[in-house]
Amino acid sequence: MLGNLGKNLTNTMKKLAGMAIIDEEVVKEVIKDIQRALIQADVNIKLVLNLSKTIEKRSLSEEPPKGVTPKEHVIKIVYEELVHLLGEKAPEIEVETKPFKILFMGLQGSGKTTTIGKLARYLQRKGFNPAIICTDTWRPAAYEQLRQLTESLNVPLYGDPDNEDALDLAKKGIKKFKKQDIIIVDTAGRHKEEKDLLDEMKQISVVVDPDEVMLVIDGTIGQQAREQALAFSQTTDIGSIVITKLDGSAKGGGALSAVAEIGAPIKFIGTGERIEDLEAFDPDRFISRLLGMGDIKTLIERAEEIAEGDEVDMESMDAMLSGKFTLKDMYAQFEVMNKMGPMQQVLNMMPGMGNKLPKNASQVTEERLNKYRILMDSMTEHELTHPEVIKQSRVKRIAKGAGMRNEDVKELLKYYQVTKKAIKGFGKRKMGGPLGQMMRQMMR
Ligand SMILES: Nc1nc2c(ncn2[C@@H]2O[C@H](COP(=O)(O)OP(=O)(O)O)[C@@H](O)[C@H]2O)c(=O)[nH]1
Ligand SMILES: [Mg+2]
Repeated sequence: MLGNLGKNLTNTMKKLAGMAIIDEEVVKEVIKDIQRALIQADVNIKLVLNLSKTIEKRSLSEEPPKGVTPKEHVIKIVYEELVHLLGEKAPEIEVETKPFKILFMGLQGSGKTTTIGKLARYLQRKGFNPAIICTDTWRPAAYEQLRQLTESLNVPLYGDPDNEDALDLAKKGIKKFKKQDIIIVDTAGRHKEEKDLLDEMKQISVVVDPDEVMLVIDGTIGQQAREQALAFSQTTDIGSIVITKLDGSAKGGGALSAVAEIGAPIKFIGTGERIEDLEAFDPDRFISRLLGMGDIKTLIERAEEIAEGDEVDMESMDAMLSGKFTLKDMYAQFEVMNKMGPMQQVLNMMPGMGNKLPKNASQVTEERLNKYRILMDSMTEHELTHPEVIKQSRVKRIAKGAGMRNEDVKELLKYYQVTKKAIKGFGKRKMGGPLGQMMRQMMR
């Protein structure tokens, strides 16, 4: 994803990790590498310069917290500032009123219709019943494209290829679907003149009265995304943004960072043409992955807490290790461990850990990670952070959403339970040492 940006930044971080000492010269060199990588990805030069200044200033002036080496501290600063570049994490879709209406906007070809199909699937997996309205009267094939998409998903669709009045279509569709819990409205992205398009969007948003307007922007246009987003935001309140085509787009970094400034968060990213190629966007996780470092933020935070282990009493340590360990944490750890090499090897480094995990833990393969990812994608945020609420009916829904068996969900939950227990026990056994070591190891 994102062309060479990930590779270049990862190399920079590796180089930084390999440095014997951290001084002004090293910091400047690292910043130069980062600048080169970001500019290549079409990140706006002003943003790059601001970021460089902040990294330099923080790296040279901030005192690393106790137990964190200067090198780890600079890594953390670079990471935090890159995350900052991408803006805030968008809140999840909350269906407070029914039907919850989502209006899609964006230029023709940006990926609206494709994204709507992906989103419908995504929402279905979370247990919702979305319906779709087609108001694109410009492309003759628009209705047909949606008809095929929705048929395979079993999602109700309203549209009429013979009706050329987009507003009328929107009105009728909303009336028809008033019992549905979510309505997604697809629009045309094209007019003879840009002004006409924006006018129509304004009128449609009056008719639809959306709970959320989602703007779709093609990630391959790079930093021009900002201007486009601003033009649309003149017509109506943009609630969230989807950046598409980030698979293989060399300019994706530019698009992502450019819209972070307009005041609407990026909610999803499109990473391919298939129905499952939609990801909820989380700046933290995105940068961690881009840097090839697993869920680095969580790890850094924990390394810090653990570094302070001497001052932490047994009870609060235990609470941290057991209470905070959610399904999400588990997944993040799997990802990191996968990158570190064979799990067994990692476990062997830690006394007492090797035989505490389930027997096949060393085989947390790509394949299994993938399976777990798909299952977790079918869970709500609440289920991920409070797995104890997942009982029979939720198990069924999650399995169905993921296209798997109930047993697969149960396997994942069992695995989670055992891992949580092992980690809890491990925390009791030894406080500061090995776990802290493991965390630090992960960051290298
Ligand atoms: N590679 C890739 N192609 C995409 C993505 N999203 C959409 N597309 C493609 O972009 C083209 C235009 O998409 P469409 O949904 O019809 O755009 P619309 O005119 O805004 O409705 C289609 O060929 C899609 O397959 C994505 O995330 N990655
Ligand atoms: Mg379309």
